[in-house]
Amino acid sequence: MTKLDELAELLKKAPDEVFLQPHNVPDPDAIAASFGLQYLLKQRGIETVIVYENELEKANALKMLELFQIELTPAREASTLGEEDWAVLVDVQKGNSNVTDLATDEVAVIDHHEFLGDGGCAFVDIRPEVGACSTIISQYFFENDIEVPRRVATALLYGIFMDTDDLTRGVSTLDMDMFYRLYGLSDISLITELKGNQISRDDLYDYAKAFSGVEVYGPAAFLYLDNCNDSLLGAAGDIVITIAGVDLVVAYSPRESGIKFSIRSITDTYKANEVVRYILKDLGFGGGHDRMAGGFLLGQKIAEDKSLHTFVRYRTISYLEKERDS
Ligand SMILES: [Mn+2]
Repeated sequence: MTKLDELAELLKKAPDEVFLQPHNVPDPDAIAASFGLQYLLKQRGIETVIVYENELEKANALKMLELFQIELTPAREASTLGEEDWAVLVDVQKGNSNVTDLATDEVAVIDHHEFLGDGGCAFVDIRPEVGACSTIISQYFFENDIEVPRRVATALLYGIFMDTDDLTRGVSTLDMDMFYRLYGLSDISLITELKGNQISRDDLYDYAKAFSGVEVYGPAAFLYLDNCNDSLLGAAGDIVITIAGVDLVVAYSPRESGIKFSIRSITDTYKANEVVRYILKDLGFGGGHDRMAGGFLLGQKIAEDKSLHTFVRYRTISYLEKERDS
């Protein structure tokens, strides 16, 4: 019995509708994985609706919907969604800060982030060693001998591209295997088109402002963006990490209820998930992978007479010195 068999068996018992829920503000990997899973479940006679919270922020995510004819429904518009429905979490787990707990009963989870426990789900496939959730879904296709339609293959390939930063970040053998198999089935011209739609004109202004304020302290770079969305914060960090000599990026941005953090590392000396936990100790929460992590500093935790920027630098530099001396 394959993972897909198991999941289909479970979902056939659903009392009413089945929803697929990627993390809030779904990124290309979350969108592709949900789309692929929707197709797979349909082959097993299970109809699903993909629901999400918040907005699709980035130009490439919106472009994906158009190019691959993917249907995503904002949760507020899913009028039939209720307590009697089941949900499969995709590219996220219960308890993550970036997923809204909808009225549905979450019965299954497929994810590649740090394992947080099964969250009471009957079906759990969480593989932190894998670079993209799209990789896990691709494997479901191949191990069940289900043909991958061109647009699904292309979407999954793009999901792997994006989450592994063009196969340079957190890549496992399985990612490479799936990438290779999908490549021959994909329409590469669509990938090229998506690459040409990565940011919007508005983003450019925010990037320019943010980059002009980047500060470098040894291997670490600090990037502050006021008023920006989560995906832009991460994407800006991806660019700053390419600065020669910089191995660690601490990017942060204010939100209504606190400060959002996004960390990038390209060295084993400083692990992104450790860095974010160190910075936010007693003040918030954070987690993720060795190479990329995120977190949240809860509002009101820093006294008004203390500068946020000084605090972030102080904690980061303390971490660097602690690691250097250990
Ligand atoms: Mn992902």
